[in-house]
Amino acid sequence: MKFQKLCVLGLGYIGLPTASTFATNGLEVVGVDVNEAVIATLKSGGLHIHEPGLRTLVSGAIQSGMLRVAAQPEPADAFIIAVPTPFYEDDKRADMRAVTSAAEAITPHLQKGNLVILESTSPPRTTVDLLAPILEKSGLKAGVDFHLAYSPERVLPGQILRELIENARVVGGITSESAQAGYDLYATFVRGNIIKTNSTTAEMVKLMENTTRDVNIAIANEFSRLADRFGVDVWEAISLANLHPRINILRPGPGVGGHCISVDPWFLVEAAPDLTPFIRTAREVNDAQPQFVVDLVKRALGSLEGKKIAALGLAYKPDVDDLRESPAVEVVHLLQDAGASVKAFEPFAPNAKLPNLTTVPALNEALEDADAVILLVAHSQFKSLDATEISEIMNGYVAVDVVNGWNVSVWKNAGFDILRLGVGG
Ligand code: SAJ
Repeated sequence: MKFQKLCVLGLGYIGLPTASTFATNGLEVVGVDVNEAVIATLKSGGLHIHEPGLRTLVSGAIQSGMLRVAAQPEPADAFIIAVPTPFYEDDKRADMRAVTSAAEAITPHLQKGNLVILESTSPPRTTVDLLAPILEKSGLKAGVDFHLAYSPERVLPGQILRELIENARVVGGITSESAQAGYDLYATFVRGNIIKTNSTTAEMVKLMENTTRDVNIAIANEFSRLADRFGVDVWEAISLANLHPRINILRPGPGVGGHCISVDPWFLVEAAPDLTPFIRTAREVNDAQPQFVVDLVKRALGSLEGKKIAALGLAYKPDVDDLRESPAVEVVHLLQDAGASVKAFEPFAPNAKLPNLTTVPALNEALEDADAVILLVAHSQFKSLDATEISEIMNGYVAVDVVNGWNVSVWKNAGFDILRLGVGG
């Protein structure tokens, strides 16, 4: 199938790179977002998200005339839905409202022979049970009059532009013709393998990938607790276990954040609670890790009441600016609940404003007068900090390293009492 015009609904971390990449590969693309501020920013040459290389890609696509942004979809050969699918905080059910309204916005423009692809991470059977019925309100039949497919994005924040092109891509059609149509569309720029399957399999593939990562991190976090109890250095133990050719234990840390790994396993738990005790437990282990970190800080300081703490890093993982669902933020909140006064410094978002949290725009401001410094995110620039310089600014000499980012002997030589996550003594 040949495509000339494409509508991409949702111009976030996935939709905007996808729309721009199609545009720079010869398709006429209309990027659609319901957020007026996003449209205004893009129209004025700005960018509302941070991703290496994205600014150049987007401005090139817009200047070439192949990418336009708009508040509403319009008739096209193909539509890609790349909107957020968060969960409801209270019962962890998938919040599918954005997918539903994106589909409703496409329906009036749908024509015979079109292709619609959902990329948003979704519970199993969403494409057939939720999406198809909405699109069929157009009077056209899914799989007969128009093609319908699910294709998960699998790109890593920080590496999106490269991975979008190079990663293998799974395209699940509700019919084999739909899968083939999806294949043809992504073949415009994807250099990795494009594998055709059915839509529910493709939905499961994505959920299984992120759930596997979550349970693997949960076991690493549980190992950190065991090591702490048994007087073992978990980082050493993991590196030794990983010498085994078929073992690859991940890294313990303050918990699991971001908008994918800490969310997606719930879609499986929600869809089949009776079949998922293990997946649920892994989620709960990771969600409890911030409290484990706070208990460690409490042990280092005796009590948290009235203590001044410098928290280094708020992002959900190293070297990104994304604070969504970040366990580091959760740790800061729990420290404050326990009576500590915390100043947090996040170099990738120095002016971030978060509820009930004091961020400072410079490292020294966080460290001044602090009784303890705690390393929550292994940003490259934190790993190379000079312990002696830091000791001169602070009031106390307690350091807590949650991510194995600091060299213990260097910090000890600088006069610090240093405690690490997962290192019992
Ligand atoms: N983390 C650990 N220990 C580790 C690895 C990660 O505690 O050993 C933590 C991170 O600090 C972070 C969280 O897990 O808080 C998630 O980070 P991540 O790098 O594992 O994943 P994301 O959310 O940035 O991106 C993931 C990727 N999925 C997988 O690696 C299986 C990406 O390919 C997906 O496209 C993305 O989720 C998504 O959109 O689903």
